[in-house]
Amino acid sequence: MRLVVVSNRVTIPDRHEKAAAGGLAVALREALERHGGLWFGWSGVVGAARQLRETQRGNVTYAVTDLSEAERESYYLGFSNRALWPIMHYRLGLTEFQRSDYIGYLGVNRRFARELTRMIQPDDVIWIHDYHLIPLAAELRRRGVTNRIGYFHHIPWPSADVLSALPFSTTLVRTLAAYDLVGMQTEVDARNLIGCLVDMCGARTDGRRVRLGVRETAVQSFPIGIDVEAFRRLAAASVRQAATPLRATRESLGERKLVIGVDRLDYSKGIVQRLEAFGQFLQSHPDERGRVSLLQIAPPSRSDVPEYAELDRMSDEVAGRLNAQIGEFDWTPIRVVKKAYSRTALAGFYRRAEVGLVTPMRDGMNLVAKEYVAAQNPADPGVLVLSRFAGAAQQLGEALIVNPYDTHEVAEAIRTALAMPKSERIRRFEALYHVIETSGIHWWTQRYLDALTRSPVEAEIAEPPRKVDAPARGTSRKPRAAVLDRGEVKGRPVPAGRKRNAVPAESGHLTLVR
Ligand code: GDG
Repeated sequence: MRLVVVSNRVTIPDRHEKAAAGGLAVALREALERHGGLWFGWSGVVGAARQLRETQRGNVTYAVTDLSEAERESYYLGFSNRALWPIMHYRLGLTEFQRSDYIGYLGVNRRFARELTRMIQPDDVIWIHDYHLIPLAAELRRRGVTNRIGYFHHIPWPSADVLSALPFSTTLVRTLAAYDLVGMQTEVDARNLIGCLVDMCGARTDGRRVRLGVRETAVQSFPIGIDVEAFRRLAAASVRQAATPLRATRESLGERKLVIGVDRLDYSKGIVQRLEAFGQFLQSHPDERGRVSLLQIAPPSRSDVPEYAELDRMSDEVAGRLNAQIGEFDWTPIRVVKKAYSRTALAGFYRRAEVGLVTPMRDGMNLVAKEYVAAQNPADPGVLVLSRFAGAAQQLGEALIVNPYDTHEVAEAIRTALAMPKSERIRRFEALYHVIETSGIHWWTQRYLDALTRSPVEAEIAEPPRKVDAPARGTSRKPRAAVLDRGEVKGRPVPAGRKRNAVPAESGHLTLVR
């Protein structure tokens, strides 16, 4: 069998590049090297030339194509990031639907399918990643591709109630039946997707497999992990290195404690709410002032989307206000750094921080939570404060689980974490470490590919390993219904020069022919 991976973006590794510390890209590359394979997707370049470029690295071929400006606008910024991303994160109020964006999205999926079909061999197993490419398998099937095709959805999947607000969502959901296996991050997401297939498309199910027309699709959760050992080594090494940002942090913080947040600058990550919660913590506990700082690392992301520019402004404003209100001439409570650091630096920051504050409003999994745990010193570990709405909360019950919509609760969890006795920190750390170690990134790729290549694809009932069953004190591990943003799906005005194209009918557009 040869493996074909398809993802929105493809980064071609340098000839002699050494993978620093795991990560999804590295794990997929390793899986490709094991089987020999092809990685196909967008080069990240926007330009007129849209021919395919192939680069060979060992037994792996990287095939990339550029997007035109119009494709980037409609497929990537438009439908993927202004419609699918917010609605999948339960943010109806931020969901902006444009018919022309949807047409562009289908167009890029169709073009990818056309180009991919030419490269596919009979024994290839195809693994497609993420929400940019949901209809890709349906387009491949239309071209007669009968290979085994799997999809993994990296972000949350909402209930039919929420998703059906998106125009054409029924058509889109139906295209998932073209896959043999659909992987979700959590059981909740898998159940939501099955609910959508049944309620919106009339599929039949036994709870794990879904039948729609002539096709049968297995739906299963595969919680993604990290390369724990690689990350642990990186963090341990960062302590020994002389000129690292970690050293400089130590000098600038002195004896002060550190709370850390690391997130792409994205509204799903709850950065502004987190800053407010840290401010509230310092307001309610004046004894802590001057003794602890929050470092929020927030590399910019999708800054062409207006909501992200607004978040950029808001986070500056909130941090500035709180620093002015609470700070002292010799103490800055909050530092927000809007740039990316190396993985080594990141591992060092995690290790230095007494508290890892991971409080997304909604997240598929959240790898930062797992990286924070992996980076801790086992003899004196820090405490993870984790949102119940991160997929990771389903596995990491020994973190302090919080509701990110409840500023007071997050503030009190910071206090609890900072005051936690060492014995309890070690006990929680050991339980968390066991979970991430036994469900790492290699376990994840292997488990997914095993399920995809099994014939016929059989959904497992087995849950991912989990050591501790008791909920964290004073918290519940079961995610409750989210506090929904109850705004309406907004229509954006069409920018000058962009045509409103005719949209295909809701049903029957992407007919699934085997
Ligand atoms: C999506 C889903 C799911 C962050 N800042 C820097 C940096 N990072 C790295 C982190 C982590 C990664 O980026 C972020 O991963 P997350 O999982 O937290 O979030 P998304 O980017 O939204 O990823 C998510 C994931 O897919 C995988 O399935 O878990 O739920 O939304 O690895 O460390 N890396 C470096 N410098 C930075 O400044 N080098």
